[in-house]
Amino acid sequence: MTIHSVVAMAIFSLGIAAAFAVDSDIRLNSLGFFPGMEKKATIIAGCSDFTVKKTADGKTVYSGKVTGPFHQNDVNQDAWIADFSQLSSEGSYYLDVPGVGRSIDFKIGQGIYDLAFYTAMRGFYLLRCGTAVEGEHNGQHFAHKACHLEDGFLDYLGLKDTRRDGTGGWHDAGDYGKYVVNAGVTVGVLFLAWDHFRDRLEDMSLDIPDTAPGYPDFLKEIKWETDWLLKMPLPDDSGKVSHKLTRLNFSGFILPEDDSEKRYFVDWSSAATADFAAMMAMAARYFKPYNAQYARTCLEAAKKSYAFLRMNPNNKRPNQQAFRTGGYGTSDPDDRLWAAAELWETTGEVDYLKDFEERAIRFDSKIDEDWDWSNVKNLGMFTYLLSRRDGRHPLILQAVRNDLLAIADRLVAKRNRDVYGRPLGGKYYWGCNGTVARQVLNLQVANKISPKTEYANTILDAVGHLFGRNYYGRSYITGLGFQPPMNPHDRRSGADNVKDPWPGYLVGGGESATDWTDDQADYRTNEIAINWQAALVYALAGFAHQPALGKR
Ligand code: 9MR
Ligand code: 9MR
Ligand code: ZN
Repeated sequence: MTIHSVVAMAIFSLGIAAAFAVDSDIRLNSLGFFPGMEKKATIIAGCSDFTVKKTADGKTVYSGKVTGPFHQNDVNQDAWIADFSQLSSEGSYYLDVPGVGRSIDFKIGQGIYDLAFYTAMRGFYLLRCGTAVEGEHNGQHFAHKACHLEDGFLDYLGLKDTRRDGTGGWHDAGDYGKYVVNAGVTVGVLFLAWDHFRDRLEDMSLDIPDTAPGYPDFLKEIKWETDWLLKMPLPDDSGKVSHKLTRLNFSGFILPEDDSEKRYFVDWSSAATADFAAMMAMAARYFKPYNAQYARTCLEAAKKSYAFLRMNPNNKRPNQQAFRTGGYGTSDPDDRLWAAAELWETTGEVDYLKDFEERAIRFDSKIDEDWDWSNVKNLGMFTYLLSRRDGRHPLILQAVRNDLLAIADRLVAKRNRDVYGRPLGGKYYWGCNGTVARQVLNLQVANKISPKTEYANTILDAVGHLFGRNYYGRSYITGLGFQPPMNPHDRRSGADNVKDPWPGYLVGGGESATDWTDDQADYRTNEIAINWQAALVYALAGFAHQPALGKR
């Protein structure tokens, strides 16, 4: 038995996508390739030569020899690599590999990521809570009615049967809860996308309702979340911020408007309070040109929460005993560091800078390779590193820079060793696809301070991995790319009557290299979530243009 047929049988016996054709042995980024950048495919069956042919007429435009075999342990496969980077003419093509077969069609061109970016970012709009939403994709209509209009109750803050407005914001994930800590990394990464790629995003239409007149659509969508966040500080006006607003337990697979069980504010946490301060400081900075009054409100809220934290230096976790929804429990030194960085960047006040630097010194590694909702240190470090303000300590700045470049180089090396170009080595865990996407942020910042072609190509490989150059030969993003997930752990998708799942969402990915299942029940590997989604949006934002009207 060939290695391929063993793998195919293993896949078959797991019950995944039975419809694998022979040519699924050739895996590549199903969104396509940019003309001037690297282009590689991974072939998991023995081969020696390959040609690239035009889809239209089958004419050969490139031929070459594969390299390999390379054995990869985490998937236990031998793989060969076809490198056709030399081919730079725009068009639609496929790979023909004698003895193996032909690949899917793929494009070489400039606009290859446009629809994906649009759909992924509009995905935030489709996660809006407290309002009806609707959108089209692939000729299908996705919609739900206004939901969770009773958010939320204060019983767990000592006020029985008392309601306070906590409507709005985004649903967190496949569940309908709203969690401030996970909003933190999400909003932080989205604001960085705006900061780093503003030129691309400024004029882009997302076809969303005009909930913030005068704002660019990208910021309009973020403001939907910050409007909600401004409702999350506790009623005592202390600056403490509620950790989350959810039911006591997860609902079944129902539409959000049918989810009528009571939802409650949970007590404050110091991590949520710090993340709130950071997000509000960023909001003040980026929203100011569009609404100075709103920016002032955000800045005052940020300052108040930060001042409270300064007086209360201990990590405070909320009591969540009554709740079985997501915990998002985390220690707060990274959150506090991030808040200090954003408040300094927004105000230029030296106290914030001093606080940031005192905190930064205490971290042995200034930058982490592998981070998600529980660790927002990099967000603070990136803001500090890229700031145009004076006064930074040269040694701290140098240490941040060195750590970042060392990590970026390590990511390149990991990607070079991985037959599927995955820049995360053999690390697999709940939500690791989000981290693959988030490597693009690490690499883009590295590329800003020390541009290297291999950083750019590794960025594209991270995206390419998610869109099909992987063990499954499938896209991990609903509604986009080749054979995308059809049964994500997403309550809207499970409850509506539309054939396809709601579009544009990255699923979490396997907890090992080979255990993803496209099964609605598998929340460990097949859920969607805003924190992973923001990383995907960031990853695509650096390459996106407005998609043509007919394509959206
Ligand atoms: O649906 C829930 C999902 O959104 C969470 O990420 C996950 C982990 O907290 O839990 C899921 O809910 C499951 C619950 O924890 C156990 N019973 C089955 C639920 C799935 O419907
Ligand atoms: O993303 C979270 C992951 O890192 C944790 O291991 C997991 C279990 O605590 O929870 C994940 O977050 C889920 C949250 O608790 C509830 N909403 C859905 C989130 C994504 O699965
Ligand atoms: Zn809702």
